[in-house]
Amino acid sequence: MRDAVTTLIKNYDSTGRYLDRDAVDSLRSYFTTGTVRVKAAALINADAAAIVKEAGSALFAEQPELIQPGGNAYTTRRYATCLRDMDYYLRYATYALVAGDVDVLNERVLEGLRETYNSLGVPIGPTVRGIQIMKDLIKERLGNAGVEDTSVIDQPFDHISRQLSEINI
Ligand SMILES: CCC1=C(C)/C(=C/C2=NC(=C\c3[nH]c(/C=C4\NC(=O)[C@H](C)[C@H]4CC)c(C)c3CCC(=O)O)/C(CCC(=O)O)=C2C)NC1=O
Repeated sequence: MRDAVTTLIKNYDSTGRYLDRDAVDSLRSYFTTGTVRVKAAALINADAAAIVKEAGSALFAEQPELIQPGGNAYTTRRYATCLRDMDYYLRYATYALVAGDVDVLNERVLEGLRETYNSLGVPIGPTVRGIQIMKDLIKERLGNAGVEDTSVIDQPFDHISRQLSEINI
């Protein structure tokens, strides 16, 4: 598992270089966005259950067929499993957000996930939509807490979405 700093150092060490201007720029950008990352982590920790629940409700309101007979989230068990998956995405996205690196997502979440989803008929499009709704809810909450630039929140959520989406093409 890597973070922005260890990834960068590993890169430079492998070629025996000092940290040049590119390195310093990327370190600076990581550290200047640090407060927002930590703020987001605190906000998510305080509100994770509500964020998942709210995102789930919004998703099922948009796509009610998911929870109707024949839908993949139909039955209490599958509904609960769907929300559990959303909770996984939120928790691991928070780790990646703080790390400033998507490595933890590749290693712990995305490995083998496509195959599992395909074999169980879990639809990718709606899953990605659920992830995007969570992202928007967090950005909205951060905005309400006075954070002006919330763009740093995008990376982990968009990474999961992109990696998952490749499956269905
Ligand atoms: C931490 C990394 C990790 C992830 C990501 C993970 C996902 C994951 N989701 C699963 C199932 C599932 N995932 C969903 C999710 C959904 N169905 C929908 O229609 C919605 C669009 C969506 C919710 C947004 C459902 C309903 C199942 C159960 C499918 C079934 O058993 O038929 C399964 C199969 C095993 C199980 O039921 O637990 C896995 C492995 N497991 C992990 O360990």
